Amino acid sequence: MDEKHFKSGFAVLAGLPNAGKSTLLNQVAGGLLSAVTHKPQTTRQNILAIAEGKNYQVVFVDTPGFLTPKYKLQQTMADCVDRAVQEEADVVLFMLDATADYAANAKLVAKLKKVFCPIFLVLNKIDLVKDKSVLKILEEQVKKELPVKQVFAVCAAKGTGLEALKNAVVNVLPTSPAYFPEGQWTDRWERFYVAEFIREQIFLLYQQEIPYSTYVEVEKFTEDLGPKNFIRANIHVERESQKPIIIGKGGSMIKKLRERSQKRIEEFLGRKYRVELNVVVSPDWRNNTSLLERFGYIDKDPRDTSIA
Ligand SMILES: Nc1nc2c(ncn2[C@@H]2O[C@H](COP(=O)(O)OP(=O)(O)OP(=O)(O)O)[C@@H](O)[C@H]2O)c(=O)[nH]1
Ligand SMILES: [Mg+2]
Repeated sequence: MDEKHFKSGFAVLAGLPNAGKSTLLNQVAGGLLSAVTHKPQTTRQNILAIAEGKNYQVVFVDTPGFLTPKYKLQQTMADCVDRAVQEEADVVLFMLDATADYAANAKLVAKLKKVFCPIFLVLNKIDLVKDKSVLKILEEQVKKELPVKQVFAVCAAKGTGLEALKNAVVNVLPTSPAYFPEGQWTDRWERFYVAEFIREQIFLLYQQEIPYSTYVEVEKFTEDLGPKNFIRANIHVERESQKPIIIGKGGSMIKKLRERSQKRIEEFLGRKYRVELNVVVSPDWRNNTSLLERFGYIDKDPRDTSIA
């Protein structure tokens, strides 16, 4: 490592729910690290992906979609965005869904006005934009409000435009030793991803309030036991009436959930697992501070590079 020329730092993705932040993170990470679904508010905590080269290490930070909190869980999500953008970022990647209404970003833009680090504007979903002049108009709108340093039009889903974005990020990072040991790709234990992927499958499988009312807690997670690898997870819901919905008629829904979760986990970890799911009612957990703490929604500082 050439320490004089080594660059390292945090590139924080910020944007409204559904902008495509987690999709972008997964592309730069080269794996499906962060849960992606068509539903807004999929991401609940900051998730890091480390991209490295000979002379750089970029820590990309995926954040929950910016929102105005209506309950305590959403407050912890908003806090994640605040912390990442205001305290951790060496560069903010302000991400817009180019097909969505820009006016909805007003509160986030107000927040970004207070940021000291460079801001890149990332216009996403350009595959859906037929009239490309829309991109120029968006760019000009944003530039009236924020000191945007560079603009990128990307399709995160296909990875288009991301190499140029990454190179530009490396260019603005400070000269600094790497934050994480070489070869480390994340700051979390596998157990965290197991819970996230079960939650992701809940978002894909269930409707209305159900995904937003669930928390997945991995109770048992065994490794390297060969065919006996085993995961037991509790799905916490808020109300007794949600339990039968999760389970479905004759257990049909939870069976589907178990099968899909197992497939997702096995693909990610590259080993076979037997997955067992239980449903637990934790009344009003989204508004219960001690449960939110127990569930880990009060996040840790990512510059503390010990594994969470
Ligand atoms: N057509 C198209 N769809 C995209 C693109 N990028 C992301 N999506 C889709 O947009 C939806 C939301 O993507 P996510 O990556 O989960 O968005 P997010 O910003 O992380 O959302 P939250 O976690 O809710 O804040 C998913 O259905 C993605 O497949 C893109 O470049 N083109
Ligand atoms: Mg997300």
